[in-house]
Amino acid sequence: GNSSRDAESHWIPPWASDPITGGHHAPSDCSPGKSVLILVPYRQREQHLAALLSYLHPILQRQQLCYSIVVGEQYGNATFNKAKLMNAAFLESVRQLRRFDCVVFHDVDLLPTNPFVPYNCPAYPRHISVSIDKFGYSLPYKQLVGGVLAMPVRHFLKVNGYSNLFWGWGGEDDDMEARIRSVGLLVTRPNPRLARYRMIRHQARKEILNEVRYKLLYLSSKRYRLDGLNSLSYSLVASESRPLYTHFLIDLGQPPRSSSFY
Ligand code: NGS
Repeated sequence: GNSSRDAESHWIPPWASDPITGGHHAPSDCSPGKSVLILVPYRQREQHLAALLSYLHPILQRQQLCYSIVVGEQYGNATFNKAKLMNAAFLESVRQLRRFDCVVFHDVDLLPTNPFVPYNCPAYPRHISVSIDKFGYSLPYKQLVGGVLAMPVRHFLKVNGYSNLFWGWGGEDDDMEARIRSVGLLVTRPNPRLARYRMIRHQARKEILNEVRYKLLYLSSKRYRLDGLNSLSYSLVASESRPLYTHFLIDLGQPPRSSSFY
């Protein structure tokens, strides 16, 4: 290859038909209603992210989707708050990039292994990661919407986004499921044979205290109007268009000092 050029430019994978700078791709037939935002909440999972991007771009391009991949990274060392991070990265994407018709919230550790897994915009919320190797390729419970979840933007706005209150691992996805039910929507799922994923092994993150988790979930359907996009506060630390994705570094602040806050 041309080594002098390689040395000074970012590496462009051989399967990328164009540099897809910022993670944006628009085939010629990019029509209204079909613009997909792929949003990956992230912190300290470099290898996972590299693997996910190498799976996603070829699949999305082969499906001729009009898409942008955005990575929202939580700034600092405070407890991870995936749901709040997704809310903030969603708002920044809408503000800074363009209009999207749907958003796919995508865990960084889930690699799609069937190129026909549907990443297009659904008419209703669609839980996509139905068959994961870790769960023996069957859904662990019927209400699960965690992993990979696609939502029309109008539905994500209707449920007021995710809760901002889930500091630590567990439950924020169940809260979203309750929100979806509260506004009278149903969750759809693709054919499990298409929606197959491999979960990359990793160290577990700090969990939310069980009592806090279930206290929050008990009130999901009452709380959703007040806790979500309309109560979100954060600050954008940095934003950058990188070769394969747009990066937002976001400061979510600190969790409350004691669980008695709830
Ligand atoms: C449930 C969690 C969900 C989680 C799901 C699968 O117990 O947030 O397990 O987790 N709910 C609560 O904690 C209330 S997984 O095995 O994929 O890591 O998504």
